[in-house]
Amino acid sequence: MRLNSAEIEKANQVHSAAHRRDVEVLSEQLARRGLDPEKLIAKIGAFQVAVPSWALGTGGTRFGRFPIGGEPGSLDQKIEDAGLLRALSRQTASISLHIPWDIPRDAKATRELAAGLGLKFDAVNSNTFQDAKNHSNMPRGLSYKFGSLCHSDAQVRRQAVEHNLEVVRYGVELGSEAITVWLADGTNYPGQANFRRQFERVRDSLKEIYKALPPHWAMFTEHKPYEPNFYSSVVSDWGSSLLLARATGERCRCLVDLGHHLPNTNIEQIVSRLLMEGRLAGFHFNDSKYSDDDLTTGCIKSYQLFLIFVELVEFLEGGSIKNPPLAWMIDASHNTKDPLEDLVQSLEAIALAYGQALLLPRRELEEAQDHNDPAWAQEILQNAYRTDVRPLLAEARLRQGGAIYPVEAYRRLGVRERLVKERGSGTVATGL
Ligand code: AFD
Ligand code: MN
Ligand code: MN
Repeated sequence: MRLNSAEIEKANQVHSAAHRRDVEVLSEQLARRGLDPEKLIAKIGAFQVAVPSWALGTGGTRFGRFPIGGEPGSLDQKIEDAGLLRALSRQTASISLHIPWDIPRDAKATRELAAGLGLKFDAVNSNTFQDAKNHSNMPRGLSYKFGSLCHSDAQVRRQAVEHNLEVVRYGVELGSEAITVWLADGTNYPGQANFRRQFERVRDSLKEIYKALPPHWAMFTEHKPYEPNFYSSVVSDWGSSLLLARATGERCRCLVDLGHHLPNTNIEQIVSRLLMEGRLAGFHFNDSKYSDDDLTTGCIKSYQLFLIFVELVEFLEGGSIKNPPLAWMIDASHNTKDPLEDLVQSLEAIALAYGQALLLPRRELEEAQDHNDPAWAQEILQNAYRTDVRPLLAEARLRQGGAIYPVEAYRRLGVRERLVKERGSGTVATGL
């Protein structure tokens, strides 16, 4: 199904008068601080975040998987859902596919479908974390029980390399320009494998994949310290990721998934370091209380998200940092919420943190830092963080034809009910 502009306009009518007033009041406040609301609206409106194809259906909880109804049962339907998100939010212009969950059987048709909805294809993701043994898509059928690119057996590594190359081929057909490699490789017990040799094997395998990339393509390495039943993972932290990126090549960079850190890790500092080295690839946005919970972005640590954007804005606003453009993506899982509503909430949280970080009087902050004035530095940060810029977000959406209040519009327009009617209540999306 598709949402047309007349429907969205109708849903907007209810909020229109109050929204106007909110924008006026906020604009006046911002002008007093020397900020130009028009510039902020333009920047917020231009900020686009990719949607992962695997997040459009429900994931599972310990109690099982509870499909929401009307879930996308095919790649085409996933693209349609991303189109719905785009129509409402105007904050997402691309979709990130996962192979083999989303193999495009007819790339031309898939591209056309996406283009018609205003969507492009973001980084493609390979999958060597589900065992290849009985996978029809893995011709050699060798097991990843003891890892993929790190495996002691050269044939298993070969299979994993070939899979990644196949993912690149699909990505080329769709117009993607990067591959994200996340590995579940590691050990379950101390002594099981040699840390150094495992790491060297991953490094050499990544180099092989990198060598085969089209010249304009980038490779993103995604680190993660743990998996259930793990003692160690090979690409455990940003340091390992950076070592791999450096060894692999200039266009290999480090992706930061917000859930892939040990508790209390200072993620904003990692972001600063990677930017400084020109090796930050981008983000997988989500949130977590304890580990890789893949919850809605900003639902728990929203101040951390703001602080991350404080670092990012320094780069985005054209300072002296030299880093290639960043890839922005959500990587969340929806177990008890409607995935589309949840994604809309994540998009809002990301734009909010960005908008708040844009409010910072940077020179004043630097002055406070240079004068060792932590109290004033905190005033500056808090003044930005505690400003509710949601009217600017709504205005940015509205100007592009989106919804003033996307979740409410989604419900008012009965999107899920219409999807259930169209697709049935038993469909299940591919993914975890
Ligand atoms: C898993 C990983 C990681 C990765 C995603 C897609 O934890 O976040 O990005 O799969 O490959 O959830
Ligand atoms: Mn991720
Ligand atoms: Mn994850």
